[in-house]
Amino acid sequence: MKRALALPTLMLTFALAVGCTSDGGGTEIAVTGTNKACTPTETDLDAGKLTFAFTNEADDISELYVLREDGSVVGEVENVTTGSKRALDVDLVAGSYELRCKPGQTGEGFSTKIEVTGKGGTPQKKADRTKKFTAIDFEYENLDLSDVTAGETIRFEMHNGGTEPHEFEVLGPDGEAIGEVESTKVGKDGAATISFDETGEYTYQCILVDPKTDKPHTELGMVGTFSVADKS
Ligand SMILES: [Cu+2]
Repeated sequence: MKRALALPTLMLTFALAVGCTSDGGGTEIAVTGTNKACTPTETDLDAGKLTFAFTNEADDISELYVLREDGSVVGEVENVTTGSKRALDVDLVAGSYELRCKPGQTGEGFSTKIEVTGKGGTPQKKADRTKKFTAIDFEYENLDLSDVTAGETIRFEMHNGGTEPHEFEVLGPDGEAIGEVESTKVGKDGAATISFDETGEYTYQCILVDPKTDKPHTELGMVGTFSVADKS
């Protein structure tokens, strides 16, 4: 994705995030992303806090996802430049998951399955309510985020009523992604359950690139901010 203007700020955020992982993270597993593979050093892991230390060895900027079996996103790090390293902290309960590296940050990317066993981990919070909306070219229809309060967990159900794939990514007040409805094909539905743990200014966006103009959808209108306040 091409958020060129925001890059210095993002890089600073990343540097800080990497520095923090030593105290917040868990068992570290190295993951190497190349032009055609996404390879962890281990695929059988113990439930609980895990830190995937992602090194991007692809020729293009990349991202790493941890996905559940149903395709929903547990966590992601993005904008990992060639040759650099980022840490992705997750807290997994037993189950099957997928690590997905996406060089170029578009398309299907490359995946490796991982199996998590044991009793640890924190299950995903149950959604307090659901918001349904439609993505079109290039906006989100019927998406009202004005009433989101801190402490809530919301399930987002997105229908793609446009003519290109769309996604719905939410960034927290620190600019880090906290969840996303992954790239969803034309006419299809996607969903994500996202927790809003803190107050502040959040961002939502679709960073897919429009093939006609070569512009990210953010530049064509698929971006916005919303405030999350304490429940009154
Ligand atoms: Cu879009």
